[in-house]
Amino acid sequence: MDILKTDFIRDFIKTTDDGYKQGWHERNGGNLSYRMKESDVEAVREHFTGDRPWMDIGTRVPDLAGEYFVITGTGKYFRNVVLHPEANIGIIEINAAGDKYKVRWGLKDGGRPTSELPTHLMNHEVKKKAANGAHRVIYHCHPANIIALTFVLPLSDKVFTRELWEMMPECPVVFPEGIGVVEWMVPGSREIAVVSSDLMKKYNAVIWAHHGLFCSGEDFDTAFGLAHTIEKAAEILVKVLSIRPDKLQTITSENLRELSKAFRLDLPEEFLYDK
Ligand code: 2HA
Ligand code: ZN
Repeated sequence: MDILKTDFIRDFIKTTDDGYKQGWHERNGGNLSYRMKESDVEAVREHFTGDRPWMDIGTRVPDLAGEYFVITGTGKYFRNVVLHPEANIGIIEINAAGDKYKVRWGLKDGGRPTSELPTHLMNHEVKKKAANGAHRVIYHCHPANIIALTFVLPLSDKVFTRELWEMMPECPVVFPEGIGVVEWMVPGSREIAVVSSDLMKKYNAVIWAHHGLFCSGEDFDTAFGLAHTIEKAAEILVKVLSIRPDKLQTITSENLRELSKAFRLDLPEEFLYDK
């Protein structure tokens, strides 16, 4: 089967293009990964190469041993994925010990997976367990409004969750578990991967201060839609704070409790504090 005609590769490419068009992927910014189903692997196995060497992941993900991922390449531009998929994305296999990967397709001419490979794989490992294997997509982008807010709001899960929830009722419906925040750390490091994946046990979205956003989802639509919802709320909040720093009225904790009941959201009490 033509690998570029499979649904999972088409959806992968569409997501990179959608993100680029949102303005979230300047130059080589952002990265995307998809944990393949067995049926995906079997559908395209005939195109796999055995020529590429095993390389260190930079961390250990034993629960992902033997799994295959579609992933964007380091230094590659989201803008170019739709134009030259084989040069800008690839399929990697994880070894039995969970500490090495091998490129099996794509990433032509010696390309390598994203510099954020440790965070992607550690997030996948957490989500595979937490969501009973349902989550398959991890998406990292650089949306301007959410990044801007990390300069003016306290870097706490409680503050970001509550401020974004207040911007539109869609927010508590789309991310009722809240949103995690990581203070500034060196990108690409094992340390930021450890902190982020720990937050992914509780949340589906994690903000990296002064850098960007990571989202997890069952499929491309839910992961991308989560980022889109969060960035829309952040844009509204930036506008509100720019017009006047003190809101005249808002969605209150009481309103959120009503919403929680009506939509059976089970919103955690920790985010329903009085302000
Ligand atoms: O350049 O977004 O976090 C890719 C990135 C690194
Ligand atoms: Zn980034």
